[in-house]
Amino acid sequence: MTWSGTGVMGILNVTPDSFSDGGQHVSLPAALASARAMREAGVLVLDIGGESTRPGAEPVPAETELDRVLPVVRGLADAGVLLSVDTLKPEVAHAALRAGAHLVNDVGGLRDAEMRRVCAGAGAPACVMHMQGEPRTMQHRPRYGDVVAEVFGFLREQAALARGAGVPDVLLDPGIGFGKTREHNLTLLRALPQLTAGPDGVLVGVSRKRLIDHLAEVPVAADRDPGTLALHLHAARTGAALVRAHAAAAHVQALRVQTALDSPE
Ligand code: HH2
Repeated sequence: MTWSGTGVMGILNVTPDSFSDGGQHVSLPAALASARAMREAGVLVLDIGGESTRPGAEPVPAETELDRVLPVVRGLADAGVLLSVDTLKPEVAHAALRAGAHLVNDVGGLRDAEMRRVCAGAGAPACVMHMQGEPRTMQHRPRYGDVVAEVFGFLREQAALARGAGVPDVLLDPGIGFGKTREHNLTLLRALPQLTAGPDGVLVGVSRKRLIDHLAEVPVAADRDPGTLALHLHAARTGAALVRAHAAAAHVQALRVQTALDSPE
């Protein structure tokens, strides 16, 4: 998979409890309508998730996740847009890839050998994200010695492990908000050029996260799109391949404007 410029990964959470869009796409027609709207807006990838990983979230059984995700993947398999499945479970990734998904977004960073085998077996690229701990407890006093060295080092090691297992391509994601304080998140965002200078594509996802509240006092998640855009435009300028966003159309528009500005005739 080759990337040129920064693409938008539109978020489609088919969950009742995601922190921002929970409950909005629970019915299949609503999910497909949102997906088609994001495709029309120009997203490169749709990221379909059936389990919330917000801080404090409890895991859901695989059957529940499959019941949520598979009808949406099947309904969009011929929609002319890349489909990503956002899951920690190899069995969900496997079934979604068979149903028509193109890539796996694993917030567990492909630490599970079975997840590496599933991606390799399907010839599917994967996103490797860093998370300290697990969603249920990850925001209880996260600690690092050197956050940049630890997070980027982990991503490079997991990428090598994935490629060694036969995963054809990987995207690296620092996992903003996943076991990180405001300072950890800011330090990682400022250090992004170190990650984008490497051979792998980089994915950044800050969409509507609590970091925006910490930086700009925006307590309601749905009000955080302007702050999200500011951070995602920064990620794009540093060379990120993909930004993961709820407000997909606004992102496509802003990135087109930034690209035009940065490309003098
Ligand atoms: N963030 C969330 C979920 N998946 N995947 C990647 N690669 N990077 C991220 O930053 C990321 C992710 C959390 O956001 P969201 O999907 O909006 O909420 P929830 O986990 O509550 O469904």
